Amino acid sequence: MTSQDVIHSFFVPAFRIKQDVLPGRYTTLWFKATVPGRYHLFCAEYCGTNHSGMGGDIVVMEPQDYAQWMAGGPSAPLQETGKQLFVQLGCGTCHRFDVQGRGPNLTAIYNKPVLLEDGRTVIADENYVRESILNPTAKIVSGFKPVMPTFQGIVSDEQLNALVAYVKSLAQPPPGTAGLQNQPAASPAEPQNVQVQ
Ligand SMILES: [Cu+2]
Repeated sequence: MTSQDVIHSFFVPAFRIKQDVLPGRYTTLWFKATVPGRYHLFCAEYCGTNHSGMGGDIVVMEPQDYAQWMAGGPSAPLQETGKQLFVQLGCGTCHRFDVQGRGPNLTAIYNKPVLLEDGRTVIADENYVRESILNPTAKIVSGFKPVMPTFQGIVSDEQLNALVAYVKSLAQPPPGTAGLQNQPAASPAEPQNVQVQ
């Protein structure tokens, strides 16, 4: 989760979970909903004039209901928007996928350790990718020059999210491979599909 303006707080009383949502940073929260239904979510941090109207519902569905809802016409996934932006902004000129370009190849870097010019190693998580787009010289990857311009003020927060989602999607293993091994076995009796409105 991230915020485009001020600090909000994502609060789902029925699930007993609450987490601050901050501008300029990603925070995460997880839950496992076990009973189908509609659960109201609130912003629990006074954030401005429309604070009281800031809310929504989490709809927990049975798998077959979820499949039906999904079939109703999904909008373009965030990573698809990010891919289009990646092309539009010319990111691929330096971040090439075929040969080594002036910037690092972004395939499968997400959530992996990256060696920096100063000898440090960092994990290429969401916050790192975000920072690298807004402030590219903050952490220079070993073997590369600080030639990338900043995209601060050029991409909106929404576009930034899309670009981060695209970089994340490049790290996903092909379907049916090792990526899902660590997930707990799902019980078919329980609803596992959740839609946030
Ligand atoms: Cu709020």
